[in-house]
Formats: sequence, structure tokens, C-alpha cells
Amino acid sequence: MEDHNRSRLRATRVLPVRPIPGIAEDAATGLLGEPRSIPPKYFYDERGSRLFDAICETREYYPTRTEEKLLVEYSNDIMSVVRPDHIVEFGSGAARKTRHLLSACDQHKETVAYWPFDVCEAMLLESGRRLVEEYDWLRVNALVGDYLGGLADLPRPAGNCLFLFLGGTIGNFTEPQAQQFLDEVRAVMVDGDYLLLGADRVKDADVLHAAYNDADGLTAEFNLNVLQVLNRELDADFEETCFEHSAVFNNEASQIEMYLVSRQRQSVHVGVLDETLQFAEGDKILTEISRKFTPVSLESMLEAAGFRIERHLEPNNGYFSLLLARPVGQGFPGGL
Ligand code: AVJ
Repeated sequence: MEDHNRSRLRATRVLPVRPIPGIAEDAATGLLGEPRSIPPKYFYDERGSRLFDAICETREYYPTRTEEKLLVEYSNDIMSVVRPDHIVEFGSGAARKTRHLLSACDQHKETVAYWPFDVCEAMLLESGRRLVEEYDWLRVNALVGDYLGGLADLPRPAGNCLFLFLGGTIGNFTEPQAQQFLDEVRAVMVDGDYLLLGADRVKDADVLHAAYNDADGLTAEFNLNVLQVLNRELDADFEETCFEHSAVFNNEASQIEMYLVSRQRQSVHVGVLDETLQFAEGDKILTEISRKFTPVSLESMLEAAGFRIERHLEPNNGYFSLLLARPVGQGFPGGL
């Protein structure tokens, strides 16, 4: 594998089996579909990424700090079980929480290569630069791409890999998407590899509601920001003031559903699609689902994808789960 400090590998973007849709294709499917929707990955332009970071600092948004506390407490334990040569992280973002795992390597006097995988190239370069400054032994190989587009082209370095999928982002996937993603991760894993998965849990509906309706209105701004992304990328003329943020907990589906709700009758032109969308007052665009799991739903989801759970970490209030799992041996049905 590549050995130089700041080398950057690009994930191949052309996948014959499941081509990665561009924003125009995604928007055509989502905005012209019923119900209207936009994939949540378009939240994360530069402004959106900054707004998300600010959300993580709010009193109401507990997932980030809850997961981080678990990582502070258990990183040493996790790293002494896993002893990876490589850490591959899906949706690495600013890689703030990954530092706890890297610091544990530091303490164990072990070195790893870090392979952050994200859609935002600027973010990858910036966080990679900071990390190699902080950890002088660290090699960073950034992977630019959309991990929902398939993992067939993921480089598979020699040695043990710890795969990270943190933050509860698995909750953005529908059940079949999540199952497919875990199947794909499982397919690239070999004996000795581990997956560390962070997932948000079902809890009091008021706590959930508050986390997606913070008093400072940052989540509302984050949600509405996607209209700016669409205006820019699709030559559209969405008026931010004509839409309203809404986030509700759907108890039956066990998920937060985030919408942009039209405040009035209006039409919006989308240049790139050569379409004019008609909205009645109250018409909604689904911008995100954020599924909330139970310990059982998480464990059965992982087991269905061929994993065995090695650790299931949670805080006393059960607000969040960190699961460390390993692939069930291929030749050993029922486990190793
Ligand atoms: C980054 C997907 C985990 O679902 O809670 C935060 C995104 N949306 N506030 C989540 C988000 C609204 C977040 N994830």
C-alpha cells in the first residue's frame, strides 16, 4: 500500500453495478417523486458542515457528546482488543472523535494508517493535514467518494482493519439501505477485522424532538441550507423564507423525519431539470430520516449482515450505542 504521509487516493467514482448519481439525477428522482425528498448528503457543503458542527455544541443535541464520552472511556479497551494496522472511517467529516482512538494507539506505542472516506474533499484535506501534525507517526490516505455508491472499489490494505461508522449516520439509511451497506462492509472484511458502529437509540420523544428543534434554530438553518445548495448546484430559485423547518418523531417508524414545509402556494423553477415545481401551502420535502434503534434492533441488524457482537457499549441513560463487531467466520456457520 501507499506509504507517503500525505498521499491521497481517490475512490473510483465509476461503478458499473450501482453508478453514483450526481446531484441532478438525485434531485430529479427526489424532487419529482412522491413524497418529495432530497438525500441528506447534500446538507454537507461548507456552510452545512459548519452548521452541523454548531448543532453538536447545542445543549439539546446529545448524540455527539454522548458518543464522544463513550470513546473517551473505551478507546483504550477497544484498541487493545482490535490492534488494527488500518483505521478506515466512513463519513469521517472533521474526524474529531477519531482522535480518541488515535491517542489510544499513541499510548500503546502502536502506529496505524488512517483512511478517512468522505464526500467532502476540502474537509478531508484539512482534517488530514491537522492529524499528521498531531500524530507524527500517522499516515493518512483520504478516500473521496460516496460510500453509498458501493464499496467494491475500496482499497483493501494488507493487515487488520478497524472500520468506523460513527455518529449515528447509519440512522440516515432506510432499513434496506442499512442492511445493504453492512453487507458490503462485511464483504470486504476478513478475519481479524472489526467494525465499530455508533447508533442513536429510542428514547423519550421530548428528548428526541428537542435534539432536532434546538432553541437557537441551528437545526432549522441547517435544514434550510440545503435549499441554497440546490439553488447553486441546480440553478434553482428556492426562497428560504418561503419554507419552514419541521422535525417530528415518527413513533411507528422509530425515526425522526425532517421536512421543509412550504409556507405558501408557490412555484420553484429548477433550471438544470428544466422543471417548475408547484407547492401548495403545507406541502413537504423530506430532507432526512434519522432512525432510532433498540439494543435488539441493532444487534439483529448486525447479526443479519454476518457480524458477531464483541462489545455493546452504552452510557447509563442508554441514549446511544457503540458496537464493536467482527465478521462471523465464513467457513464456520454459527460463529468461530
Ligand atoms: C449526522 C446523520 C447523525 O441524524 O442526528 C443532526 C444529522 N440532522 N441534526 C443526525 C442531523 C439534524 C445527524 N447525523
